[in-house]
Amino acid sequence: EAIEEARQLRDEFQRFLREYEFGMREVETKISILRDEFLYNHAYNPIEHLKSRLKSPDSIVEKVARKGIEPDFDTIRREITDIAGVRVTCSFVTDVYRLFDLFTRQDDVTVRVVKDYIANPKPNGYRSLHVIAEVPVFLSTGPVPVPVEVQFRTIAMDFWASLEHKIHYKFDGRVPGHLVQSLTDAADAAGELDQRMERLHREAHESGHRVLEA
Ligand code: 0O2
Repeated sequence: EAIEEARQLRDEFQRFLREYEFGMREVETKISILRDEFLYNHAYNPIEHLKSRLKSPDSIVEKVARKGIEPDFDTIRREITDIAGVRVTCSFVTDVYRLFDLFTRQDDVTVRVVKDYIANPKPNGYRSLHVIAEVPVFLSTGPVPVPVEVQFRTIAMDFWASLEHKIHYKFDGRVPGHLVQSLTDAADAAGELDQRMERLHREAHESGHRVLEA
């Protein structure tokens, strides 16, 4: 009987996760349509990488314990909003905001929370634009709203975040002071690089126009 109960719980958990996987696919499709349309209209691809991930059962359990919430599906649904994650990496900061606007303005996308760590970087220097967006997934039983965490960032921000993430894990969260400082300096340098690349891109674009007009 205990085995039967465990099986049921496993099936329920798999069904629970599947909704997030579908929500994630909805968002991926929306973003890739925007990318392809942009490519057709402007012969220019604003997205460098598009990556999705579903939180593993282990990290969901770990987060439930860390937040001290009730381990039932309804509470998890309400409290943990990053089970489905999509990361959109762009070349330039203007593309980050442009894609964010085009995505969040869609009729069937409901914005729950926006965290603009580009305008307000975290104390360690972390930059990215986060949104918890709810999208409807149409199941045989009817539509269900699914929250998906979408992170929009530039290549420079992504480069920094992946190194910081590795260092964080390597030291199990207790990163030595001098490394913390170097990381924050590197984040500022990445921010400056983004500004320079953006300027260069704009200048190239403008002189391209002048050449065409001459
Ligand atoms: P993973 O492995 O990417 O899933 P919460 O989500 O409630 O724990 P918070 O602070 O409300 O925390 O969410 P926030 O600030 O929107 O950030 C959540 C995600 O952003 C993280 O997910 C990371 O992906 C990324 N992130 C935030 N801060 C940092 C940072 O300082 N360095 C790096 N490298 N990434 C960061 P997870 O679940 O931590 O990780």
